[in-house]
Amino acid sequence: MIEQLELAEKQALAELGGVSNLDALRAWKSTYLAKSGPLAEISRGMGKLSAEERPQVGQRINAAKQALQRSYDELEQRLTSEARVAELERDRVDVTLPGRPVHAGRLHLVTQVLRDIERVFGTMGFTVWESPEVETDEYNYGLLNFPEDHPARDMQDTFFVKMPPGSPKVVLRSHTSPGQIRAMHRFAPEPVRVLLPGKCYRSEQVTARHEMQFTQFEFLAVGRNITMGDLKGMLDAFAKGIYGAETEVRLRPSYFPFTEPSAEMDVSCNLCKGKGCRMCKYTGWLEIGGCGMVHPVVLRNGGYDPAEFSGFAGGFGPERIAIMKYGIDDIRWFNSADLRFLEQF
Ligand code: FA5
Repeated sequence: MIEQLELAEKQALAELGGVSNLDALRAWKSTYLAKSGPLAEISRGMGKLSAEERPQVGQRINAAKQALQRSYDELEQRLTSEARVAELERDRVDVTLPGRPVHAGRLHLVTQVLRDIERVFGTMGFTVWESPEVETDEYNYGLLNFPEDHPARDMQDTFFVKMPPGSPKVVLRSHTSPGQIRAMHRFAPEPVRVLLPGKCYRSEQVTARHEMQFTQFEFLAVGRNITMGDLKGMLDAFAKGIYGAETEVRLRPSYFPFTEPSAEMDVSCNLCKGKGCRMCKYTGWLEIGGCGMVHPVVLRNGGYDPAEFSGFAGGFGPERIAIMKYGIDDIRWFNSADLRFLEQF
């Protein structure tokens, strides 16, 4: 029996010597250390032994079992750690390979120009305010003194929102000027100084200088003793702050229903420094927006007594300001989503 045992142990160890992976090791275990394995088989024959032989053989069997289990444990530990090392080796990340560049975004040119404008107006005490892009006809036109059938409405034709019968007319605002009324309603009868930037819409023939959706910023100052001289001085500081200290400003008479007197503001062309070039159509001047003294009717609609209060207002296009500042040839580039254009700024 002992011989049988030694043979089985020898065979098991010899086979274990040839095991080189965990699958084979597990197969070995289920052959030699299982209940149906050769050692268990030999144990079962112990019943036939005499009482003296039994403990001796029993000890020998246990020693053989322990020896096989130890060899198994050692090999299992070694193979597991080898498998782990091989796996790490396989999954190794080559940190020396060049990475993929992160594509950094940037602010849209209109946002950059608006921030510049907000900074300059901020130094003159203007607070940035927002007002709705979807407006009632009353705020977009009526309260701004546009008579019902005046041709000035045609020049600012826009998109009408379909509303249930009997509702007030609703439009996509054609300019930021309705924000004037909203700011006056909020602050009257206190003096007010606000800047209102935002998107505007017009039913427009799209050209190199006109879009259906564009941006404007409105400025409004209402107080006591505000004059056209204050408007001109403020515009002068604004133009110098945006285009540089040598920039000049001129006002040309114009017409808006909501200002009286009204003017178009021109700045000296910053490309040719006023000498005349293609950009300024050889006049030396570039127009950037309309302005004027707030009409008494509008002051009253806003909640101010025009006998006591006066004010100035204006509405300019930041796209036009950027076009002039950077020599851009077409306004359609702004909403083109073309990175070749956007990444230049
Ligand atoms: C107005 O919109 C007046 N609300 C401005 C104003 C405000 C006058 C307060 C007096 C007091 P106008 O239609 O001229 O005015 O537009 C002003 C500026 O908006 C233009 O000079 C231009 O820079 C820009 N703008 C107007 N229409 C378009 C368009 N279709 N595409 C791009 N920019 C435009």
